[in-house]
Amino acid sequence: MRRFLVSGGAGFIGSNFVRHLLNAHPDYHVTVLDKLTYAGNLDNLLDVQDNPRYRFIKGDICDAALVGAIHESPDRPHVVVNFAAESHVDRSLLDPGSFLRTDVQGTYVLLEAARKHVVELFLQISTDEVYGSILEGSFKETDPLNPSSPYAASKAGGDMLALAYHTSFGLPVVITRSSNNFGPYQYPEKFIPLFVTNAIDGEPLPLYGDGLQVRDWLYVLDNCRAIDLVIHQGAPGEVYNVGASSERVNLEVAEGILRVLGKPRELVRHVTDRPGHDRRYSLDSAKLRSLGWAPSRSHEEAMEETVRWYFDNQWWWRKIKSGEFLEYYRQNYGERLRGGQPLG
Ligand code: NAD
Ligand code: TDX
Repeated sequence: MRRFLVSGGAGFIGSNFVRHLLNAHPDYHVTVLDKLTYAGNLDNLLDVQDNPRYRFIKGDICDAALVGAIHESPDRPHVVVNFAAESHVDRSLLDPGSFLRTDVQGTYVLLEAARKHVVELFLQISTDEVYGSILEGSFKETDPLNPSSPYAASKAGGDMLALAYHTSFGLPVVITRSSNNFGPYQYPEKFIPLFVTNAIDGEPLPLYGDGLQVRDWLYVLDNCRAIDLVIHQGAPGEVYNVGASSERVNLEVAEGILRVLGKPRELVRHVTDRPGHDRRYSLDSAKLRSLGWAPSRSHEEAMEETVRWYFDNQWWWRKIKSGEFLEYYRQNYGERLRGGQPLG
């Protein structure tokens, strides 16, 4: 039995990864440690909650005593996979402090405990945003970090610390930096689930600026397969980019969603841009591909599957789009939507 500690496992990518790990490896045991912030949701893990190889602990990765106790328990982990983070760029513009706390300090607490208790592997889940924007070509793992938002800067801090723990203490750290994920169970503050769920309800789709920014879209289940591969074949101290080379302009993605749902283009509203908005992300994932990874389906297939999932699982997101979500929505979009322009 190989035991995993998956921090942030009740969030979007973490919960998909926990499901993947339990299904793909019948001899693996998973402990999820999650604070259940606004983005953490046990509904994401309903189908594994009775699995005897899974347990859930509600707690904060910044809580050194709790993290230490997990490492000292009989179920202590061989492998730590850290998904826990404040993860939304727009929220990092409203409240940078919570990002520094979880994404930097929390990563430090996990690293320190892993060093003290000697783990086989520490996998830090990172992002293409640490490289910043690139207008031509694609970032390699060796390129310098140039983060734009407090979110990206905090993630870059976590990465640097993780690599320093490898260099200074020999901790077997591996980092994956993936591009924008999409798929089931993504909190509807992010671009694709926000636009899909708004479109289902006939609400406006708030497109930032000219909508010509480019993101390199990655289906979440393909990211889970990449993380699995890196756990088994990645080399300590190495960074692996994870991108599907599926670059799309935001406006094109919005129009695709409306097409699948049979909704009018007029729902798109051009609204005030995000400050410091990165124009384009692009990853060179040759290093990962050389280990044998490739996306499992085309971008269009994965998008259709995703849109259908949100259409079929309204029980999941209707609960979320109330309370805290509405408060955030008013704060981030209220003014923007009052001044928004319909698509020309
Ligand atoms: P998410 O916001 O959906 O989930 C984050 C999870 O972490 C939530 O369950 C939340 O409750 C938990 N969490 C937050 N603070 C915590 C704390 N202090 N202690 C314990 N748990 C805490 O995020 P996501 O989209 O699933 O992203 C997961 C990871 O992948 C993050 O590290 C993010 O930076 C990275 N990433 C995300 C994307 C993407 O497109 N979503 C792309 C690249 C990298
Ligand atoms: O309402 C919106 N309107 C809009 O035009 C939102 C929420 C987004 N956008 C644009 C901004 C981006 O160009 O869509 C694009 C995608 O936005 P997000 O979903 O917020 O993602 P992004 O800022 O690219 O960051 C994401 O990818 C990297 C994740 O949120 C991060 O966690 C990950 O690290």
